[in-house]
Amino acid sequence: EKLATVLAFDLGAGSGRALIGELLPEGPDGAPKLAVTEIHRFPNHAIAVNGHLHWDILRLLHELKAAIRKAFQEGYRPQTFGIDTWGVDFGLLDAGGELLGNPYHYRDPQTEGVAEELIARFGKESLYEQGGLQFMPFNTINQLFAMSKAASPKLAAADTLLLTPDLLAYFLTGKKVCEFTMATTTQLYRPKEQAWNTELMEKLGIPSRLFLEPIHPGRTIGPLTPEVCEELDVPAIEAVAVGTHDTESAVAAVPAKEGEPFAYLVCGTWSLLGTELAQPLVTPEAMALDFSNEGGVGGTYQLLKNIMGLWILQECKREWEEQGRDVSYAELVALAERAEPFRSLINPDDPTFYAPAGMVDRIRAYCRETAQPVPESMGETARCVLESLALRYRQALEQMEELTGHAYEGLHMVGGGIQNKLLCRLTADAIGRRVWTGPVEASAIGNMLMQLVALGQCSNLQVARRLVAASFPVEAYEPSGAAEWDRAYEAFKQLAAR
Ligand code: LRH
Repeated sequence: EKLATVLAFDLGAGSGRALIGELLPEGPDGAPKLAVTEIHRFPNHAIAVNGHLHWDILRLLHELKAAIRKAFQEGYRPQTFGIDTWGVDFGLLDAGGELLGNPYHYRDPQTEGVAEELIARFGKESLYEQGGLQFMPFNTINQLFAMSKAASPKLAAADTLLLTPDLLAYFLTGKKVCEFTMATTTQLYRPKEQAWNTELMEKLGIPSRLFLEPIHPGRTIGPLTPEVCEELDVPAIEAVAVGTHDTESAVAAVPAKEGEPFAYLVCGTWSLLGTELAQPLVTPEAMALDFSNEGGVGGTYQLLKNIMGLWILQECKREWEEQGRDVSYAELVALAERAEPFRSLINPDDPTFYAPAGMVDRIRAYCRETAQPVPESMGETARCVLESLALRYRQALEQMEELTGHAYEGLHMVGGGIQNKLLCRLTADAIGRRVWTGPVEASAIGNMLMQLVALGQCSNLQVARRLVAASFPVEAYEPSGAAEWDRAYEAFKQLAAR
């Protein structure tokens, strides 16, 4: 017998998935368990059109619908569903509620140089004081300001802005909401005041009418529309506003020890290294070290650093495949394992690695410019990327300790990237501390947790995290090779200071 059944959609920049979560009553150990089954998985591609990069949003809607139908056809009876996606992106609706154009991909070139222009105009301190975010080229503010500067007719015609997960929920329920965790990725929200920054919007020519009052995770949005129910032949299940920003859902599913500060690394296309706080930490020190304050679930704030992540390797792999050199991640990791350690390093957060295409050559050029051996083989390239990421994690962890004054015992790694066991091992070695990994599907699980909160099955985030700890195994990695990693770290810091 099940206490509840929920459906989670977790959309990343490279792929999306639908998972069923079933809450099972207390077992012999006295703890309820969450059983998770993946029912659908689909690719998500950036589509280039006449110089712009877009998401194929209707294709994503199609996949969501297919998954809802499949869930019922396979005999599941989800009561609710929740959607989480990557941060920052959005669609614009006209006054009639129709989508104006294809949403841009956050790597669209229109944001080039925009953050720099904002900094020149308003000052870094002032912008950080207001928005509390790291100056990432993808922050929503940059996209909207770029559109405003280009006198975009879409922006002029827009009535409502819906961030990607809210947009997809709207397509399915007809209800327009703005979920809080996504709202805090825009850089147009003031975390300290808990309000939209309408003054800044006005100065930038971004209409403040576009923004709805944020609602917190755990609230219901509404049932599937009658048309969708008829099309899919399913009952009117309810959408829940979960931690709709994938990073925040993933953090909710970190099985950390209760009552103690903890450090985490959400590992996917991006790597997000951070810690959970009760209040945003918007200080000149946090700005200088480039940390973000993102709204989390359960009223938390996440002090975290966006790190370029496995994107760099994903792009290399894509490029090799385009050249007919098909390689699986498992093969790539095996090649990296056999490659010479510390042959060459990069700073993964160098802006040169942000844009798509030509990644292998950009890594080579970086190594050449910094007088290091140039990676030639796939194995050398992958080794260079993975070791460099691990060293960047160490730097971010140490910087976070400076900011919070807390010494973290180890690092919790969650998300798809932990399937790369070499990365987990290198990370433990680089930070010289224990690494705990799991769950892999952290975002989808965190998404489910907020649905269980909405259904009254979990009273709060602490109870929800207990459920994760009781339901999913955690693997531990012990550090080794301290001396050689310390040497590599010194070299890395020189590169990162370039
Ligand atoms: C990770 C992520 C990250 C950033 C980026 C755009 O998937 O959500 O937190 O916001 O995507």
